[in-house]
Amino acid sequence: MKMKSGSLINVFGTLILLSLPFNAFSQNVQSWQPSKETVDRLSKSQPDFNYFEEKVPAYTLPPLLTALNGTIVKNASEWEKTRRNEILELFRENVYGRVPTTPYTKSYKLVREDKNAMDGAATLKMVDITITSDNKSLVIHLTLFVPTKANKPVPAYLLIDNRGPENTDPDRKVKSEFWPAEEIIARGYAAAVFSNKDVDPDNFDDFRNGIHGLLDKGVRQPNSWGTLAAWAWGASRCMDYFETDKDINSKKVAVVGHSRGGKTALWAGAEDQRFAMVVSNESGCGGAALARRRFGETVARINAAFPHWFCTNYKKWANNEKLMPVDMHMLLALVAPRALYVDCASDDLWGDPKGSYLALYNSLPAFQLYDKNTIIPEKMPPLNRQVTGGKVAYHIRDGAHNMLLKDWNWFMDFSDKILHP
Ligand code: GTR
Repeated sequence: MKMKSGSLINVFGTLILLSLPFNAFSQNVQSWQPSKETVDRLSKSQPDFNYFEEKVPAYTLPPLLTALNGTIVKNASEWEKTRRNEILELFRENVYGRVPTTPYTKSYKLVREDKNAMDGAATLKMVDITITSDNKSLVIHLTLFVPTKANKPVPAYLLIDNRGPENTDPDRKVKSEFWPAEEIIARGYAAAVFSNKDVDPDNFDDFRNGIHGLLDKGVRQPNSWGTLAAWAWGASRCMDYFETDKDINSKKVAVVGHSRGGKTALWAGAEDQRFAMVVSNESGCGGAALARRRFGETVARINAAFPHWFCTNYKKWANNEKLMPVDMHMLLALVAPRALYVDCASDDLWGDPKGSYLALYNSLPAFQLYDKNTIIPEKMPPLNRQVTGGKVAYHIRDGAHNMLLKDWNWFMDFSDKILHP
């Protein structure tokens, strides 16, 4: 095919633009918009939910930096001393619930080790984390690959797996983009995973089983922890283990989750500041998406479909988001000044990609208390283009609700600068 020199310049120009991060060039580039076909299809198949931007109700977000006594937080130390804790308490009380104070003990057992895993690229360690309380025990099975060629403790990615063992095969006979352990290892990170179901079952069992069965005492309260908080607690127990493993740099651990796991990763990062980075992949309602937009899944629907995920108080905000004392920009702000990655998928309007971007954008003032250069544009980036600003990053990938190698590569491009410089 013959090409005019003008079109060759266009091709090279486009290639150069595609290789630049979004904030490096003009904001005039077309922001992502949902396709008309997707909006039509979803609004026909789920007529009780809104998929039209023009039907998003007018809303005002609760102020991020105004403390409950009316004072405005002006610096990082005021944020840490007062406002951060107020917001954390609001989320414990109104959304995810409080972890009980029941005493427990924990122990770690290396149940399998293979120094020649992944054809010699990694050491496999399978560690049982046993939690015991009142003569009852629960085991979290942690699978961990550590790069063989590392000569010092390495940063790690911890995945909260909300799917199944077919994604996390320790023998690597079955491979899945959902947890691309080989690629994570190749980039110099340890790859760790545990199954959320080890910590708490993902069904409504009246909180009889899992860690609830072990640690809950007395009558359940409106602010007692739900299952997402239990899974987040499980991620922290893996972090406890990392602190004992000399192969891992526990100051550089990213916690990652997809969908319900993404909601969990955000709450894990809020409750446990030992996590250096949080990745919330398509976490949607009850995760990164602003509740007040009522776009796609709503608080009413998530409470009806998953009554075990949140604390009972969260039900108060069903069809009543306006009065909720928090919105999700405040949850994202709890990650500051650590690194935060939010991402979405273009067909996953149920999870409100725009509402998730706006939550990230509205969380920036907390990050800016630490670093004024934490800036991302107000407009969403185009499809498949990462936007970064200081410690925050976002992308919207083309396609369906999932977590793919493409997403992981963007996470690692970002974390290379922060966890693994
Ligand atoms: C959906 C739920 C979402 C999301 C998703 C998932 O059914 O409505 O909030 O969490 O499940 O976890 O895959």
